[in-house]
Amino acid sequence: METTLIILKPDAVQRCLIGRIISRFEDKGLQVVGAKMMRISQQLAATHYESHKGKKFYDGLVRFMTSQPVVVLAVRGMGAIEISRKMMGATFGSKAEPGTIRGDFGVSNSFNLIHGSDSPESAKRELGLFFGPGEVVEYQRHLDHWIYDMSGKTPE
Ligand code: 3AN
Repeated sequence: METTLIILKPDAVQRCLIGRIISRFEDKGLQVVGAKMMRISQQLAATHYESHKGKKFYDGLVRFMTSQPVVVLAVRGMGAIEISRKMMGATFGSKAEPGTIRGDFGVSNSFNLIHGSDSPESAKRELGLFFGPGEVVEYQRHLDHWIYDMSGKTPE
């Protein structure tokens, strides 16, 4: 099982897409194990996006991400990181395939609605940045027996 960090960016919140985007993850069978609305500080944005520092879009990206509240989610499931990235679609709304979150809900290349961790290492780091101790909650869903085939040693 993997847990990934998802951020519903300020444009998703302002456009009242929180519910519809979360529903996509729930509909897929992924489990929301952490959720909160927050305002990202300059410091947190700088740490989160430190690999992009110096790129021409960096200042605009930090300004955007700190401009209004976001919703951060911890999303869990088998292969949750890659599945979530596929569900998000290509980075730019103009390029994202229909059927993906970015492809269905946006056209902008800067306001691209959602962030998702891109590797297990990023997920671990980013979950640690955005969620404090006890804020990611592991719990059993009764319907997991219908989401996964639980007849073997591991969920399939
Ligand atoms: P993704 O979010 O698809 O993993 P990254 O990690 O390449 O994309 O970039 C992080 C964020 O930086 C993106 N979500 C997007 O908001 C922004 N970004 C990346 N490249 C550009 C660009 N060329 N112009 C504007 N914003 C960009």
